[in-house]
Amino acid sequence: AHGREWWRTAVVYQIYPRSFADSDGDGVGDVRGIIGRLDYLQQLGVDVVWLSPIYSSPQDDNGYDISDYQDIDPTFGTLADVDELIAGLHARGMRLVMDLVVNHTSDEHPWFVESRAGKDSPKRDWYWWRPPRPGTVGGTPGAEPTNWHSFFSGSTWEWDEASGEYYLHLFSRKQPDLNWENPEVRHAVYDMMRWWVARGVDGFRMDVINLISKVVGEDGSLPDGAVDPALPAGVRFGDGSPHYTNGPRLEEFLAEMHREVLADGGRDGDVLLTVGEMPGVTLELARSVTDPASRELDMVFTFEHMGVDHGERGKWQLRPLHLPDLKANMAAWQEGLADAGWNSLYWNNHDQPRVVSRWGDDSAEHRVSSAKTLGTVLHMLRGTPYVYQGEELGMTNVGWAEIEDYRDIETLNYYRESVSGGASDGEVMAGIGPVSRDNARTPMQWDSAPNAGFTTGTPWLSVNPSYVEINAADAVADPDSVFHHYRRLIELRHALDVVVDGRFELLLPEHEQVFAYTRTSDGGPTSRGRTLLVVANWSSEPVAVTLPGQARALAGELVLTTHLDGAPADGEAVTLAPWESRVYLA
Ligand code: ISL
Repeated sequence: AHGREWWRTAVVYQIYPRSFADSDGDGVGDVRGIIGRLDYLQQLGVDVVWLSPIYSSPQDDNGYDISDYQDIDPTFGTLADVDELIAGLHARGMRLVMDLVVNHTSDEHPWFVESRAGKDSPKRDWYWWRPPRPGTVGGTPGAEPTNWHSFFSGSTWEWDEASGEYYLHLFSRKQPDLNWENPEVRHAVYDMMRWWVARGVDGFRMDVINLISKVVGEDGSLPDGAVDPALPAGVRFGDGSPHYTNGPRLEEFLAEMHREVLADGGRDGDVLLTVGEMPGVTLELARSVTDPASRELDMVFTFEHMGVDHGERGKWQLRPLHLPDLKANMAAWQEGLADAGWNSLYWNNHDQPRVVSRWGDDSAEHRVSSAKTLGTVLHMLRGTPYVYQGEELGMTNVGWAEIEDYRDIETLNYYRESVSGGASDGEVMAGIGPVSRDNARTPMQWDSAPNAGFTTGTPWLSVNPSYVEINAADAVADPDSVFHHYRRLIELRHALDVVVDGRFELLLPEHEQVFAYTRTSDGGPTSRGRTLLVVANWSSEPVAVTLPGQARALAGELVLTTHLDGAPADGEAVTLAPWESRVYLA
């Protein structure tokens, strides 16, 4: 599928290299490990691989802290390995999308080292340096230039004793924010991107790209945020997010990046795939950014549907899902980006818990069916689906009860901040278990050999003991597995125009167990109009349901089902087993 906007028919597979496949026994996955698994990806049928960062990095945030954008961390391999990976993917008709992390660098990046050298450094203004709050002593609590709370706990400001100023870091103190107001910064980023395009990459996933434009006053001031009463007792930071999310110059910067880097395309002038990760993006902004007429990005990752089960204290307090909330949100984005713009579709990534544990049923009885049904509901929507490594096996949360088992900086910092604020270990761990990012980061489960066949050494993060039951070798050998269901879903997208283009309509919005929708194409001069009907039992109880007006679709061809022994539909009525889902084509 070469040619214009090939990404509209594509399915993307995300690899978290550290946890995918270890070729040299050091316990950390690497590029050569990925090269050894390309046939597996080809068998699944995905079109694109998105690699989480493999660049030189102190690994404070597993590579999202980059110290050299144009080299590979020795932990993962060499540039020559990456060239071989690109060639291996292209030879199999697949493409490579790299992670672009340019809201911040590592504090060990030469740009920051130079910036930090002193107030007169030519790169001082490449980052956000500010003096202590007036009337305070720098480095003491409360002297920070603003009261903003970091994504990774604590203040967003780190004191630099030598120069008597603070620098801004929305994430860890080892991830200082770049100052995109400075055109030198932007052009350094564009140069680096062009270098990767010339090397043969096919696109970019842009880390927290909607945080690059900060709201800054004429005098250079940054405002305080409102204090969030839901924070753990003892923590008194404000919410700075309105001052750095979806900022005033975001679209200007994205359009400039498009002109400077993306407009000419990549290999053989083929268009590139761009997807911007945007926590806090609104539907309205997403429509503007992804409208092809804007010439900014192809699609964004929204976080709205990932927030429908968050409690008062946000992600650390997950609640049971209320299905109508999720359906309403998905429908709003399907409809909102129908005429202009494009959706990305995802349930999982390296920051989210495993969806089969979160919204499915990971018991032995229902794990396979629920994993398949969650996949069906997502993949038949309009947009570009993303599969996160192991999702195609129905991998589950590990949910360790002891903080010692975790490695993720967000989890560890949250634990420390909460416990020092007076919360008990039990209370904090009850929040962490179901949602920690490490649930997604346990090693890929290849087979039932020790350490799941991920490594011959000691894995950097323990494997999930479930690998004996859940692994790729068994799944590939079993035609009824989650793997083969995902393979068929991907095949359907490639085979049917209606999956790519059809108009979306949600059915039964208030139903608490059933997720049902249609996709309709009007048909052109050479093809007849078609309706695709998806009906899914999103629960562990059987359900009987009537779908008004859907008798014709229900009499159509059953192109995919989770249960080969399902009861045939009767007019508009259909009865579904627990986690049974069906796709009809009429
Ligand atoms: O994990 C999260 C979702 O609850 C967020 O706090 C997350 O950090 C945010 O979505 C941004 O994520 C991206 O940038 C981070 C990096 O740690 C994440 O892995 C990355 O996906 C900083 O680069």
